[in-house]
Amino acid sequence: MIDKKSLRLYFIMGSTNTIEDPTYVLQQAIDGGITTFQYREKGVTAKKGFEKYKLGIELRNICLNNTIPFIVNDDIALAIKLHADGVHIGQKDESVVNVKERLPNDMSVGVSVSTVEEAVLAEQQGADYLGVGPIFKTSTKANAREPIGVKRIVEISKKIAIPIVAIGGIKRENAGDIMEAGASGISVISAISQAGNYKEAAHELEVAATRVEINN
Ligand code: 3NM
Repeated sequence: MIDKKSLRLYFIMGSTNTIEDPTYVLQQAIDGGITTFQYREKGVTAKKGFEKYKLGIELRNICLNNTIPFIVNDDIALAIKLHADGVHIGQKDESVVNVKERLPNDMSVGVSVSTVEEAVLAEQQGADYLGVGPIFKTSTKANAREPIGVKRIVEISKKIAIPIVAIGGIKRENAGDIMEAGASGISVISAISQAGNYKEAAHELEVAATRVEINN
């Protein structure tokens, strides 16, 4: 199961998030210090079927070689096929209970939430960790909800026991505030995948998220 420490710097990427070879970007991000990777293949030009699976195998193998947990976004069948460490689902996807039933016991389930009510429900249904967001404005996710702000992390973390990873518009400059608010980690797409130097960007985020000595 995914542990709190692995959530510290949670990098998400699919082929549409980068102009470079995603396998190169992932390896650089790992070298820079990411602690978990999520394969999220979204957008009009996203890979489908065998192509999606093929890139998934490559990214999965990089994570295995570097002992970095590998999570698949939304696609439960693909997660099982790739022997992923977990699946991440949104509010519009299948219920947590159903997803848990379909997965081997050792696979984690993460759930995206924006409100305290969603967070409490996801925990009750068996979620292993929560993605809380969007904290700030993000242009990476189509149809993202309105930003909820750092305060929501405080509110949610008071009500639940499972770890929280914050998402949406997170950068080096605001990472410390997020950790102070009670998150176990920060989750980013563009702050690494759109950076000039992926390794350096990951390293700076890792330092920013670790600077605050926390027990979250
Ligand atoms: N989920 P960036 S926001 C994938 O709020 C995703 O659940 C969100 O990208 C949520 O780090 C988001 O570039 C996009 O802002 C995060």
